[in-house]
Amino acid sequence: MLRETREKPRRAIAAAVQLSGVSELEFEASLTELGQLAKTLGFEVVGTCTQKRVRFDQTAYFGTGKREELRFLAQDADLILVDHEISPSQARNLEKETGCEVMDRTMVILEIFHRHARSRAARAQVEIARLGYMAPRMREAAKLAGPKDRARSGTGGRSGGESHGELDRRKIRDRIVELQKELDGMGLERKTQRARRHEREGLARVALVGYTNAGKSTLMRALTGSGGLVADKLFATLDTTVRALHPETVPRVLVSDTVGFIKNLPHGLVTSFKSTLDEALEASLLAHVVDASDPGYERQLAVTEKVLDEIGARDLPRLLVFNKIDRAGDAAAQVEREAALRARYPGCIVMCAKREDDIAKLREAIGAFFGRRLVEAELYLPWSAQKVRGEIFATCTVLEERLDGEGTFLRVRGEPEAVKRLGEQFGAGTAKA
Ligand SMILES: Nc1nc2c(ncn2[C@@H]2O[C@H](COP(=O)(O)OP(=O)(O)OP(=O)(O)O)[C@@H](O)[C@H]2O)c(=O)[nH]1
Ligand SMILES: [Mg+2]
Repeated sequence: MLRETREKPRRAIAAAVQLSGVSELEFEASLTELGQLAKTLGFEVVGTCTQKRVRFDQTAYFGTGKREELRFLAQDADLILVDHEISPSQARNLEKETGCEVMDRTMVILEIFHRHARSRAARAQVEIARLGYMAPRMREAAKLAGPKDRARSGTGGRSGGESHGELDRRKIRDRIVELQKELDGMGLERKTQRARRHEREGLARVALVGYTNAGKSTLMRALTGSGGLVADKLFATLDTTVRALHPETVPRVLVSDTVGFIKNLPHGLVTSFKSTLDEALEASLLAHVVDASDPGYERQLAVTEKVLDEIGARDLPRLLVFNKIDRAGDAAAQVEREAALRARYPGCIVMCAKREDDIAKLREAIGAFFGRRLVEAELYLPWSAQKVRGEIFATCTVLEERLDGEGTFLRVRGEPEAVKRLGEQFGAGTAKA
Protein backbone atom coordinates (compact mmCIF):
# COMPACT_ATOMS: atom_id res chain seq x y z
CA MET A 1 0.00 0.00 0.00
CA LEU A 2 1.26 3.44 -0.90
CA ARG A 3 1.52 5.89 1.92
CA GLU A 4 1.55 9.62 1.45
CA THR A 5 4.93 10.66 2.75
CA ARG A 6 4.66 14.43 2.47
CA GLU A 7 2.44 16.10 5.00
CA LYS A 8 -0.31 18.12 3.38
CA PRO A 9 -0.21 21.82 4.32
CA ARG A 10 -2.78 22.67 6.93
CA ARG A 11 -5.67 24.68 5.53
CA ALA A 12 -6.41 27.92 7.27
CA ILE A 13 -9.10 30.60 7.21
CA ALA A 14 -7.84 34.13 7.87
CA ALA A 15 -10.31 35.99 10.10
CA ALA A 16 -10.11 39.71 10.79
CA VAL A 17 -12.21 42.49 12.27
CA GLN A 18 -11.67 45.91 10.71
CA LEU A 19 -12.02 48.26 13.63
CA SER A 20 -13.32 51.76 12.96
CA GLY A 21 -10.37 54.09 12.45
CA VAL A 22 -8.33 51.44 10.60
CA SER A 23 -7.94 52.41 6.94
CA GLU A 24 -8.62 50.01 4.09
CA LEU A 25 -4.91 50.04 3.13
CA GLU A 26 -3.74 49.28 6.64
CA PHE A 27 -6.32 46.53 7.04
CA GLU A 28 -5.36 44.86 3.77
CA ALA A 29 -1.62 45.10 4.58
CA SER A 30 -2.20 43.44 7.93
CA LEU A 31 -4.19 40.60 6.33
CA THR A 32 -1.48 40.08 3.71
CA GLU A 33 1.09 39.93 6.47
CA LEU A 34 -1.03 37.34 8.33
CA GLY A 35 -0.94 35.33 5.09
CA GLN A 36 2.88 35.52 5.04
CA LEU A 37 3.06 34.50 8.67
CA ALA A 38 0.82 31.53 7.85
CA LYS A 39 3.00 30.59 4.89
CA THR A 40 6.08 30.73 7.10
CA LEU A 41 4.43 28.09 9.28
CA GLY A 42 3.55 25.99 6.24
CA PHE A 43 -0.21 26.77 6.31
CA GLU A 44 -2.23 27.44 3.21
CA VAL A 45 -4.82 30.21 3.51
CA VAL A 46 -7.91 28.87 1.72
CA GLY A 47 -10.42 31.52 2.72
CA THR A 48 -10.87 34.90 4.34
CA CYS A 49 -13.61 36.15 6.60
CA THR A 50 -13.76 39.82 7.60
CA GLN A 51 -16.14 42.13 9.39
CA LYS A 52 -16.26 45.86 10.18
CA ARG A 53 -16.98 46.54 13.83
CA VAL A 54 -16.54 49.30 16.39
CA ARG A 55 -15.02 46.76 18.79
CA PHE A 56 -14.52 43.00 18.97
CA ASP A 57 -17.47 40.89 20.04
CA GLN A 58 -16.89 40.10 23.71
CA THR A 59 -17.96 36.49 23.38
CA ALA A 60 -16.22 35.35 20.22
CA TYR A 61 -14.50 38.22 18.31
CA PHE A 62 -17.05 38.28 15.41
CA GLY A 63 -20.77 39.03 15.80
CA THR A 64 -23.21 36.12 15.75
CA GLY A 65 -24.15 36.49 12.07
CA LYS A 66 -20.55 36.54 10.94
CA ARG A 67 -19.80 33.51 13.09
CA GLU A 68 -22.38 31.57 11.05
CA GLU A 69 -20.45 32.41 7.91
CA LEU A 70 -17.19 31.46 9.53
CA ARG A 71 -18.60 28.13 10.67
CA PHE A 72 -19.61 27.42 7.08
CA LEU A 73 -16.17 28.34 5.72
CA ALA A 74 -14.44 26.36 8.44
CA GLN A 75 -15.95 23.10 7.23
CA ASP A 76 -13.18 22.93 4.64
CA ALA A 77 -10.37 24.05 6.91
CA ASP A 78 -8.17 22.78 9.72
CA LEU A 79 -7.70 26.02 11.58
CA ILE A 80 -8.70 29.65 11.92
CA LEU A 81 -6.12 32.41 12.14
CA VAL A 82 -7.33 35.57 13.87
CA ASP A 83 -5.49 38.76 12.92
CA HIS A 84 -5.54 40.18 16.49
CA GLU A 85 -4.65 38.99 19.93
CA ILE A 86 -7.92 37.75 21.43
CA SER A 87 -8.80 36.68 24.94
CA PRO A 88 -8.66 33.03 26.01
CA SER A 89 -12.44 32.86 26.30
CA GLN A 90 -13.01 34.41 22.87
CA ALA A 91 -10.69 31.80 21.38
CA ARG A 92 -12.40 28.95 23.24
CA ASN A 93 -15.84 30.08 22.15
CA LEU A 94 -14.77 30.39 18.52
CA GLU A 95 -13.28 26.92 18.68
CA LYS A 96 -16.44 25.47 20.18
CA GLU A 97 -18.66 27.07 17.54
CA THR A 98 -16.57 26.20 14.51
CA GLY A 99 -15.02 22.91 15.58
CA CYS A 100 -11.68 24.27 14.30
CA GLU A 101 -8.47 25.06 16.13
CA VAL A 102 -8.07 28.83 16.58
CA MET A 103 -4.72 30.61 16.59
CA ASP A 104 -4.52 34.33 17.16
CA ARG A 105 -1.80 36.59 15.73
CA THR A 106 0.27 36.43 18.91
CA MET A 107 0.22 32.66 18.96
CA VAL A 108 1.19 32.50 15.27
CA ILE A 109 4.20 34.75 15.88
CA LEU A 110 5.19 32.83 19.00
CA GLU A 111 5.01 29.58 17.04
CA ILE A 112 7.32 30.97 14.33
CA PHE A 113 9.80 32.18 16.94
CA HIS A 114 9.59 28.76 18.59
CA ARG A 115 10.39 26.94 15.36
CA HIS A 116 13.20 29.29 14.32
CA ALA A 117 14.96 29.60 17.66
CA ARG A 118 18.36 27.94 17.44
CA SER A 119 20.67 29.14 20.19
CA ARG A 120 20.14 28.20 23.83
CA ALA A 121 19.39 31.83 24.70
CA ALA A 122 16.82 32.31 21.92
CA ARG A 123 15.10 29.04 22.83
CA ALA A 124 14.84 30.02 26.48
CA GLN A 125 13.58 33.51 25.61
CA VAL A 126 10.88 32.17 23.33
CA GLU A 127 9.82 29.57 25.88
CA ILE A 128 9.38 32.22 28.55
CA ALA A 129 7.20 34.27 26.19
CA ARG A 130 5.16 31.20 25.26
CA LEU A 131 4.61 30.19 28.86
CA GLY A 132 3.52 33.73 29.70
CA TYR A 133 0.99 33.54 26.89
CA MET A 134 -0.21 30.05 27.86
CA ALA A 135 -0.75 30.66 31.57
CA PRO A 136 -4.05 32.61 31.34
CA ARG A 137 -5.24 30.27 28.60
CA MET A 138 -4.72 27.27 30.81
CA ARG A 139 -6.69 29.01 33.53
CA GLU A 140 -9.53 29.39 31.03
CA ALA A 141 -9.32 25.74 30.05
CA ALA A 142 -9.39 24.71 33.71
CA LYS A 143 -12.44 26.92 34.32
CA LEU A 144 -14.27 25.29 31.45
CA ALA A 145 -13.26 21.82 32.58
CA GLY A 146 -14.35 22.54 36.17
CA PRO A 147 -18.16 22.22 35.93
CA LYS A 148 -17.86 19.14 33.72
CA ASP A 149 -15.65 17.43 36.26
CA ARG A 150 -18.01 18.40 39.05
CA ALA A 151 -20.94 16.93 37.14
CA ARG A 152 -19.04 13.73 36.70
CA SER A 153 -17.82 13.41 40.24
CA GLY A 154 -21.05 14.57 41.89
CA THR A 155 -21.46 17.69 44.02
CA GLY A 156 -19.34 18.41 47.06
CA GLY A 157 -16.17 16.79 45.67
CA ARG A 158 -13.16 18.91 44.91
CA SER A 159 -12.92 19.71 41.22
CA GLY A 160 -10.17 17.60 39.67
CA GLY A 161 -9.93 20.11 36.83
CA GLU A 162 -9.20 23.01 39.14
CA SER A 163 -6.52 21.37 41.20
CA HIS A 164 -4.95 20.09 38.02
CA GLY A 165 -5.03 23.65 36.68
CA GLU A 166 -3.36 24.98 39.80
CA LEU A 167 -0.67 22.39 39.54
CA ASP A 168 -0.03 23.34 35.93
CA ARG A 169 0.10 27.01 36.80
CA ARG A 170 2.65 26.39 39.50
CA LYS A 171 4.69 24.31 37.10
CA ILE A 172 4.61 27.16 34.59
CA ARG A 173 5.73 29.68 37.20
CA ASP A 174 8.58 27.42 38.31
CA ARG A 175 9.68 26.79 34.77
CA ILE A 176 9.75 30.53 33.99
CA VAL A 177 11.90 31.17 37.06
CA GLU A 178 14.24 28.36 36.04
CA LEU A 179 14.58 29.64 32.47
CA GLN A 180 15.15 33.18 33.67
CA LYS A 181 17.98 31.97 35.90
CA GLU A 182 19.51 30.14 32.97
CA LEU A 183 19.30 33.29 30.87
CA ASP A 184 20.80 35.47 33.59
CA GLY A 185 23.75 33.12 33.66
CA MET A 186 24.13 33.35 29.90
CA GLY A 187 23.83 37.14 30.11
CA LEU A 188 26.86 37.26 32.36
CA GLU A 189 28.80 35.02 29.99
CA ARG A 190 27.85 37.20 27.06
CA LYS A 191 28.85 40.36 28.90
CA THR A 192 32.35 39.10 29.60
CA GLN A 193 32.73 37.83 26.05
CA ARG A 194 31.56 41.21 24.83
CA ALA A 195 33.95 43.10 27.05
CA ARG A 196 36.83 41.01 25.79
CA ARG A 197 35.78 41.55 22.21
CA HIS A 198 35.64 45.30 22.69
CA GLU A 199 39.11 45.42 24.10
CA ARG A 200 40.38 43.55 21.10
CA GLU A 201 38.49 45.24 18.38
CA GLY A 202 37.86 48.84 19.35
CA LEU A 203 34.28 50.01 19.20
CA ALA A 204 33.24 50.83 15.65
CA ARG A 205 29.93 49.00 15.43
CA VAL A 206 26.89 49.23 13.21
CA ALA A 207 23.71 47.23 13.79
CA LEU A 208 21.28 46.30 11.04
CA VAL A 209 17.77 46.69 12.40
CA GLY A 210 14.33 46.75 10.81
CA TYR A 211 11.07 45.06 9.96
CA THR A 212 11.11 41.34 9.34
CA ASN A 213 12.01 40.32 5.76
CA ALA A 214 13.40 43.79 4.89
CA GLY A 215 16.71 42.23 3.80
CA LYS A 216 18.94 42.67 6.88
CA SER A 217 20.63 39.28 6.63
CA THR A 218 21.13 39.71 2.89
CA LEU A 219 22.93 43.01 3.54
CA MET A 220 24.88 41.44 6.38
CA ARG A 221 26.15 38.78 4.00
CA ALA A 222 27.02 41.27 1.29
CA LEU A 223 28.79 43.64 3.69
CA THR A 224 30.79 41.01 5.53
CA GLY A 225 31.14 38.23 2.98
CA SER A 226 29.64 35.79 5.48
CA GLY A 227 27.03 33.08 5.10
CA GLY A 228 24.19 33.99 7.46
CA LEU A 229 20.69 32.61 6.92
CA VAL A 230 18.70 34.47 4.28
CA ALA A 231 15.18 33.28 3.63
CA ASP A 232 11.94 34.57 2.24
CA LYS A 233 10.34 33.84 5.57
CA LEU A 234 9.30 36.04 8.43
CA PHE A 235 11.66 35.94 11.39
CA ALA A 236 14.34 33.91 9.67
CA THR A 237 16.87 35.43 12.07
CA LEU A 238 16.39 35.24 15.82
CA ASP A 239 19.91 35.64 17.12
CA THR A 240 22.21 38.58 16.85
CA THR A 241 25.33 37.77 14.86
CA VAL A 242 28.40 39.98 14.70
CA ARG A 243 31.00 40.07 11.90
CA ALA A 244 33.63 42.47 10.60
CA LEU A 245 32.99 44.59 7.54
CA HIS A 246 34.79 42.95 4.61
CA PRO A 247 37.10 43.98 2.96
CA GLU A 248 38.47 45.12 6.28
CA THR A 249 38.72 48.75 7.23
CA VAL A 250 40.81 50.55 9.83
CA PRO A 251 39.42 50.83 12.39
CA ARG A 252 37.59 47.57 11.90
CA VAL A 253 33.85 48.09 11.69
CA LEU A 254 31.73 45.33 13.21
CA VAL A 255 28.30 44.69 11.73
CA SER A 256 25.50 42.95 13.65
CA ASP A 257 22.39 41.38 12.20
CA THR A 258 19.35 41.32 14.47
CA VAL A 259 15.87 39.87 14.92
CA GLY A 260 13.22 41.57 12.77
CA PHE A 261 10.30 43.56 14.11
CA ILE A 262 6.61 43.27 13.28
CA LYS A 263 3.36 45.07 13.99
CA ASN A 264 1.93 43.97 17.34
CA LEU A 265 5.06 42.08 18.34
CA PRO A 266 3.82 40.07 21.32
CA HIS A 267 4.79 41.93 24.43
CA GLY A 268 6.44 38.90 25.96
CA LEU A 269 8.76 38.76 22.99
CA VAL A 270 9.78 42.40 23.23
CA THR A 271 10.93 41.78 26.78
CA SER A 272 12.53 38.45 25.93
CA PHE A 273 14.45 39.75 22.98
CA LYS A 274 15.59 42.88 24.68
CA SER A 275 18.74 41.15 25.85
CA THR A 276 19.45 39.86 22.35
CA LEU A 277 18.96 43.36 21.01
CA ASP A 278 20.99 44.93 23.81
CA GLU A 279 24.06 43.58 22.11
CA ALA A 280 23.08 45.38 18.90
CA LEU A 281 22.23 48.51 20.81
CA GLU A 282 25.82 48.85 21.87
CA ALA A 283 26.45 49.94 18.29
CA SER A 284 27.29 53.56 17.55
CA LEU A 285 25.13 53.49 14.44
CA LEU A 286 21.84 51.83 13.55
CA ALA A 287 21.33 51.03 9.88
CA HIS A 288 17.54 50.92 9.76
CA VAL A 289 16.64 48.70 6.78
CA VAL A 290 13.21 49.28 5.20
CA ASP A 291 11.60 47.31 2.36
CA ALA A 292 11.03 50.09 -0.20
CA SER A 293 8.93 47.82 -2.39
CA ASP A 294 6.27 47.35 0.27
CA PRO A 295 3.32 49.72 -0.24
CA GLY A 296 3.08 49.91 3.56
CA TYR A 297 6.76 50.80 4.09
CA GLU A 298 5.87 53.88 6.12
CA ARG A 299 3.98 51.71 8.59
CA GLN A 300 6.93 49.29 8.81
CA LEU A 301 9.25 52.19 9.45
CA ALA A 302 7.00 53.57 12.18
CA VAL A 303 6.60 50.18 13.88
CA THR A 304 10.36 49.66 13.96
CA GLU A 305 11.00 53.12 15.36
CA LYS A 306 8.40 52.51 18.06
CA VAL A 307 10.02 49.25 19.16
CA LEU A 308 13.47 50.89 19.08
CA ASP A 309 12.06 53.57 21.33
CA GLU A 310 10.71 50.97 23.73
CA ILE A 311 14.05 49.28 24.05
CA GLY A 312 15.87 52.53 24.66
CA ALA A 313 17.51 53.17 21.29
CA ARG A 314 15.85 56.48 20.56
CA ASP A 315 19.03 58.53 20.60
CA LEU A 316 21.30 56.29 18.56
CA PRO A 317 22.26 57.82 15.19
CA ARG A 318 20.39 56.31 12.23
CA LEU A 319 21.29 55.53 8.65
CA LEU A 320 18.01 54.92 6.80
CA VAL A 321 18.44 52.22 4.17
CA PHE A 322 15.59 51.70 1.71
CA ASN A 323 16.24 48.26 0.24
CA LYS A 324 14.56 46.17 -2.51
CA ILE A 325 14.03 49.21 -4.75
CA ASP A 326 14.31 46.77 -7.71
CA ARG A 327 10.93 45.39 -6.68
CA ALA A 328 9.11 48.71 -6.48
CA GLY A 329 7.23 48.26 -9.79
CA ASP A 330 8.56 48.99 -13.29
CA ALA A 331 11.57 51.21 -14.04
CA ALA A 332 9.49 54.41 -14.00
CA ALA A 333 7.82 53.50 -10.72
CA GLN A 334 11.23 52.77 -9.18
CA VAL A 335 12.60 56.16 -10.21
CA GLU A 336 9.53 57.85 -8.80
CA ARG A 337 9.70 55.95 -5.49
CA GLU A 338 13.40 56.70 -5.15
CA ALA A 339 12.87 60.43 -5.74
CA ALA A 340 10.02 60.51 -3.22
CA LEU A 341 12.13 58.74 -0.61
CA ARG A 342 15.12 61.04 -1.10
CA ALA A 343 12.92 64.12 -0.81
CA ARG A 344 11.20 62.88 2.31
CA TYR A 345 14.20 61.33 4.09
CA PRO A 346 17.29 63.41 3.31
CA GLY A 347 20.52 61.46 3.67
CA CYS A 348 18.84 58.10 3.18
CA ILE A 349 20.23 55.33 0.99
CA VAL A 350 18.01 53.79 -1.68
CA MET A 351 19.35 50.49 -2.96
CA CYS A 352 19.04 46.90 -4.06
CA ALA A 353 20.96 44.33 -2.05
CA LYS A 354 21.72 42.38 -5.19
CA ARG A 355 23.72 45.17 -6.89
CA GLU A 356 27.42 45.32 -6.14
CA ASP A 357 27.56 49.10 -6.67
CA ASP A 358 24.78 49.67 -4.19
CA ILE A 359 26.49 47.55 -1.58
CA ALA A 360 29.66 49.60 -2.13
CA LYS A 361 27.62 52.80 -1.58
CA LEU A 362 26.28 51.44 1.68
CA ARG A 363 29.76 50.38 2.80
CA GLU A 364 31.04 53.88 2.02
CA ALA A 365 28.23 55.53 3.95
CA ILE A 366 29.03 53.39 6.98
CA GLY A 367 32.74 54.12 6.59
CA ALA A 368 32.07 57.85 6.32
CA PHE A 369 30.04 57.83 9.52
CA PHE A 370 32.83 56.23 11.48
CA GLY A 371 35.40 58.39 9.70
CA ARG A 372 33.64 61.54 10.92
CA ARG A 373 33.68 60.31 14.47
CA LEU A 374 37.39 59.61 14.59
CA VAL A 375 39.64 61.48 16.97
CA GLU A 376 43.42 61.82 17.15
CA ALA A 377 45.80 61.37 20.04
CA GLU A 378 49.52 61.35 20.80
CA LEU A 379 50.73 58.28 22.61
CA TYR A 380 54.01 57.41 24.18
CA LEU A 381 54.74 53.72 24.31
CA PRO A 382 57.65 52.71 26.51
CA TRP A 383 59.64 49.66 25.44
CA SER A 384 58.06 47.69 28.25
CA ALA A 385 54.61 48.17 26.66
CA GLN A 386 55.49 47.22 23.08
CA LYS A 387 53.06 44.30 23.37
CA VAL A 388 50.23 46.81 22.88
CA ARG A 389 51.61 47.89 19.48
CA GLY A 390 49.62 45.17 17.70
CA GLU A 391 46.39 46.34 19.30
CA ILE A 392 47.10 49.95 18.37
CA PHE A 393 47.75 49.09 14.73
CA ALA A 394 44.58 46.98 14.57
CA THR A 395 42.25 49.58 16.05
CA CYS A 396 43.77 52.87 14.87
CA THR A 397 45.43 54.46 11.90
CA VAL A 398 48.98 55.35 12.90
CA LEU A 399 49.74 58.77 11.38
CA GLU A 400 53.28 59.17 12.67
CA GLU A 401 55.79 57.09 14.55
CA ARG A 402 59.01 58.43 16.11
CA LEU A 403 61.56 56.46 18.05
CA ASP A 404 62.83 57.82 21.32
CA GLY A 405 65.46 56.55 23.74
CA GLU A 406 62.91 55.02 26.14
CA GLY A 407 60.19 53.97 23.66
CA THR A 408 58.03 55.22 20.73
CA PHE A 409 55.93 58.31 20.09
CA LEU A 410 52.80 57.50 18.08
CA ARG A 411 50.22 59.87 16.61
CA VAL A 412 47.07 57.86 16.03
CA ARG A 413 43.52 58.34 14.75
CA GLY A 414 40.67 56.04 15.75
CA GLU A 415 37.30 55.52 17.38
CA PRO A 416 36.76 57.90 20.34
CA GLU A 417 36.37 55.08 22.86
CA ALA A 418 39.41 53.16 21.69
CA VAL A 419 41.58 56.27 21.54
CA LYS A 420 40.36 57.38 24.94
CA ARG A 421 41.30 54.04 26.47
CA LEU A 422 44.76 54.12 24.93
CA GLY A 423 45.11 57.80 25.86
CA GLU A 424 44.37 57.03 29.50
CA GLN A 425 47.15 54.46 29.55
CA PHE A 426 49.80 56.00 27.32
CA GLY A 427 48.41 59.43 26.48
CA ALA A 428 50.11 62.65 25.67
CA GLY A 429 46.64 64.28 25.05
CA THR A 430 43.55 63.61 22.91
CA ALA A 431 42.31 66.07 20.28
CA LYS A 432 39.43 66.13 17.77
CA ALA A 433 40.51 65.40 14.21
N1 LIG B 1 14.47 41.62 -5.03
C1 LIG B 1 15.17 41.78 -3.90
N2 LIG B 1 15.09 40.86 -2.94
C2 LIG B 1 15.78 41.05 -1.80
C3 LIG B 1 16.61 42.22 -1.60
N3 LIG B 1 17.17 42.13 -0.37
C4 LIG B 1 16.71 40.96 0.17
N4 LIG B 1 15.89 40.32 -0.68
C5 LIG B 1 15.17 39.03 -0.44
O1 LIG B 1 14.24 39.25 0.62
C6 LIG B 1 14.07 38.06 1.42
C7 LIG B 1 14.32 38.35 2.89
O2 LIG B 1 15.68 38.67 3.10
P1 LIG B 1 16.42 38.50 4.50
O3 LIG B 1 17.77 39.08 4.31
O4 LIG B 1 16.30 37.12 5.02
O5 LIG B 1 15.53 39.47 5.40
P2 LIG B 1 15.69 39.81 6.97
O6 LIG B 1 15.45 41.28 7.12
O7 LIG B 1 16.99 39.29 7.48
O8 LIG B 1 14.46 39.02 7.57
P3 LIG B 1 14.26 38.40 9.08
O9 LIG B 1 15.49 37.68 9.48
O10 LIG B 1 13.08 37.52 8.87
O11 LIG B 1 13.92 39.56 9.96
C8 LIG B 1 15.06 37.05 0.83
O12 LIG B 1 14.35 36.19 -0.03
C9 LIG B 1 16.07 37.92 0.07
O13 LIG B 1 16.67 37.22 -1.00
C10 LIG B 1 16.66 43.20 -2.65
O14 LIG B 1 17.31 44.24 -2.60
N5 LIG B 1 15.92 42.91 -3.77
MG1 LIG C 1 17.40 37.90 8.89
